Amino acid sequence: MTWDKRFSDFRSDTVTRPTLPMRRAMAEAEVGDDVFGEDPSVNRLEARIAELLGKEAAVFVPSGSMSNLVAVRSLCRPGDEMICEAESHIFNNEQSAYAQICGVAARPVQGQRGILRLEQLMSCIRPRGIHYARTRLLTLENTHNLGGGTIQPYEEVARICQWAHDQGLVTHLDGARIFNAVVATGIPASAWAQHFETVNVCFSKGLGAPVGSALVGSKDIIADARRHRKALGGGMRQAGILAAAALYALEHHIDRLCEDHELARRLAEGLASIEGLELDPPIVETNMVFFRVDPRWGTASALCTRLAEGFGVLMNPVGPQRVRAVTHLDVGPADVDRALQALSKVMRSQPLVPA
Ligand code: TLP
Repeated sequence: MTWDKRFSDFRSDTVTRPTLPMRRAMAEAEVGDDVFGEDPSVNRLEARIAELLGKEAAVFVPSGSMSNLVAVRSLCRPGDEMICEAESHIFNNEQSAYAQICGVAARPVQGQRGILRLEQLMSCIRPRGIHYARTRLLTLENTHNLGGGTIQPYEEVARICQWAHDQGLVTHLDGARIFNAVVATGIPASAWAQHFETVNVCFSKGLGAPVGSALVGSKDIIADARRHRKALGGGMRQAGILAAAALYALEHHIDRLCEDHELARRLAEGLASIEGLELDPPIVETNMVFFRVDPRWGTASALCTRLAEGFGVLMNPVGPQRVRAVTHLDVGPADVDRALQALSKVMRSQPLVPA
């Protein structure tokens, strides 16, 4: 590998660079014009991801954000309302594109570590009437990013989606990291997906591909999503080069996600014993480690700056006192050791005084 090891980069699992065998698969990819439906590699990828998720069809899109957006666009009309978790990516991190572009309102509900319970949702459906938005869509996120890389409890997902469907709603899963949940629980992707009309899957996170996501669902919904992708400028041409990387990732990088989870646990255990740091949430379920910095030491962003400048360890401040560290293909045990040493040195470098 030739990437720059001056840095141990825990900012996100999006930072991975394609491995040599993945690059080879990309170089050798058969391609065609995908807007004409003629790229064999894209067609193979769409068929494969649809099959893995037990759905009829899939459309390859440039990003998870576009995948979520074309899902909302395909499932809702302007004036509809979408129920979502208050810390979810679709609600917080996609510029409210559901509103900007789809004319859809959001009804956020605060979960616990990103996890919603059915009882919280029951009062969220608006009455029918001329005064109200039409409650139309329920979205969940699995694994839940800001919740801590947490896994939605499977039985609760089934209960929530059954209830939503009984109420005449449709459901979308932001499964950017669904394969992390699959590997951690042993529950197949198709079992998770069966409860949703559409699922977004990202290839460019833990799976290690450079670009791309897919939206999966029924033939009709995906045909519609394909039209919306084009309107948003997401119709790509010889995209088989990218699809080949995603196909490679599906074949070679799913099972290894457990290594990322193991490494995240190692990082978390080390962190928990450093004075002034506290895990939040306290249990690491997949590849994300969130922790809080004691305000008597300073802020999360001051800590991340010191880690980067002094030790080449990159982490992300995600709140005044909260930091996120993510494990992935391009970090190994030596990076975790380096991060723990750096953290303990930085934390010891100044006393915990009242802020
Ligand atoms: N998440 C990124 C940042 O945008 C925060 C990250 O580093 O984790 N759904 C979920 C759950 C995500 O975490 C992300 C990206 C997306 C959707 C959007 O994917 P992209 O970045 O491909 O648009």
